[in-house]
Amino acid sequence: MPKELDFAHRGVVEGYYGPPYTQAERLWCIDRLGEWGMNVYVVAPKDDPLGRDEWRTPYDPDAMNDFRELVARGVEAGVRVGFAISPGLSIEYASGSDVATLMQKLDAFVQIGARFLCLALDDVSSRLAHAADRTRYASLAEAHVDLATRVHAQLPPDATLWIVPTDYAGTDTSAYLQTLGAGLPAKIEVGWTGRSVVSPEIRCEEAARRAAVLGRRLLVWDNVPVHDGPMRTSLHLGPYAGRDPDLAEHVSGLLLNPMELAHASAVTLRTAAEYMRDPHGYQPEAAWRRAVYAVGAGAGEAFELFASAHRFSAMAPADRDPELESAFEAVRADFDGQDTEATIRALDHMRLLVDRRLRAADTLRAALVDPALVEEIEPWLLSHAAETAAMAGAIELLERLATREAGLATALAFFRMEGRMTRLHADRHTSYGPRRAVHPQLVSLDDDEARFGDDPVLFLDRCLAEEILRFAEERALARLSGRYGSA
Ligand code: LTM
Repeated sequence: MPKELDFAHRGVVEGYYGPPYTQAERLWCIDRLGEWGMNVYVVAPKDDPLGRDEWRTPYDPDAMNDFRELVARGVEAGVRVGFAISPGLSIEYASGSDVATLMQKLDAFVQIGARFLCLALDDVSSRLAHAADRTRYASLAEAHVDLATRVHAQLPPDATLWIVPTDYAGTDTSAYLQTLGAGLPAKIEVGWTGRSVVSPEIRCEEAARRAAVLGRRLLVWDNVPVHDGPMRTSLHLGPYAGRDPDLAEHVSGLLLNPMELAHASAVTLRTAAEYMRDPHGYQPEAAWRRAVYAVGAGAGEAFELFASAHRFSAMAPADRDPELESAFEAVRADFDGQDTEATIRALDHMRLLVDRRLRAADTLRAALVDPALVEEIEPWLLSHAAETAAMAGAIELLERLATREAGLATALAFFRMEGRMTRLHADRHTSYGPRRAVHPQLVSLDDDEARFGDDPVLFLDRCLAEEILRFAEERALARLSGRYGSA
């Protein structure tokens, strides 16, 4: 039997919109990747001006010294540290001076030992902007093939060049992709984010279609667990999931785009490392528990409860704390029936779960071994504590309604619950699922063809805590206005 193909490239592309990681965070990530058996870290932050808007300006000696330190740490950790330049917003491909400037910028990385370079040509217009380019090239794709071929020829033979094309998402072919497939030297790696920008799944047949057009295995830029732009209010702490085990047939590797929160991203990244090590044996839930207890060292149980409330993402859009959700389902199923005892039992169970969650935020602040993690998740510790307290109020109210308590006691419980609602964090960070979230599910990045595919884009009212509160509110209003049961 032929040996199964491996993922050659396994790691991270720091490629989100938002504050780039600090030097300390990058060193921390490189060490972790090495520990988990990953082998690539690409520095590609969208909001580093010298990487994108001001790509012509060289990095100063201090910045280059920092980059040199990253490369050296990567060598110790078994991680190839790479660098991206994104000239696409302004480069004139036909200009000798622009191309020479780009070569110098990349050569500076080669000089400090980097052997992984990336031309990130994503999130730019699919049209040629300069008249000289329109004269010289028939299309943007031709210009990209020419540029990449020249850059590749200049790099040392042991260097990897990764192009993130302008058309980087979806499964349909395009003239742009066909030109790239036919023209790019075979050794150049080409990026793809899956069937959409943030792909809930990556299936073999999807990868096979794109790989066939490009004539090579793809190096996936996986937008997981990134939470930039309109996803920023959600913390993505779920396991890596939905990637087919046989992907390596069509994919040379996967580089995950993390959240701007380096330490919190470790939950998903660590599980992805397990997937890439053994895609056929990979068990997301078991890997997730291991990751949660490792990342949440010092307060593993509390971190598991907290992380359970922050698994909602494009990969898991129904996941809002499954244990609590099924306890609520039992309450909802029993509540309007005749069996008061069953309702009370279901409420008791739900109260137990909510009480455990009530203590999680304080325990995490006091006991997590990693202070950087506490700092990163603080906005969600606030929202988790506030949402949980509001749910405790809802349960108290539901208990009074279920036992047909007197009207005034019920009304007071109702006001207490509503009072807790007013303490919800105003900046809209969410726990237990979002109130509003948008996922950028484009399946084409062409100026004229850009459109959403079948993966859901807009999520409204997905917060489990809010749902529980509404349930309690409706029943309290009905009861107190005399339309529900009797006192
Ligand atoms: O995905 C790619 C190739 N580019 C950008 C990323 O920089 C950004 O972080 C993600 C998620 O919003 N979307 C993109 O389109």
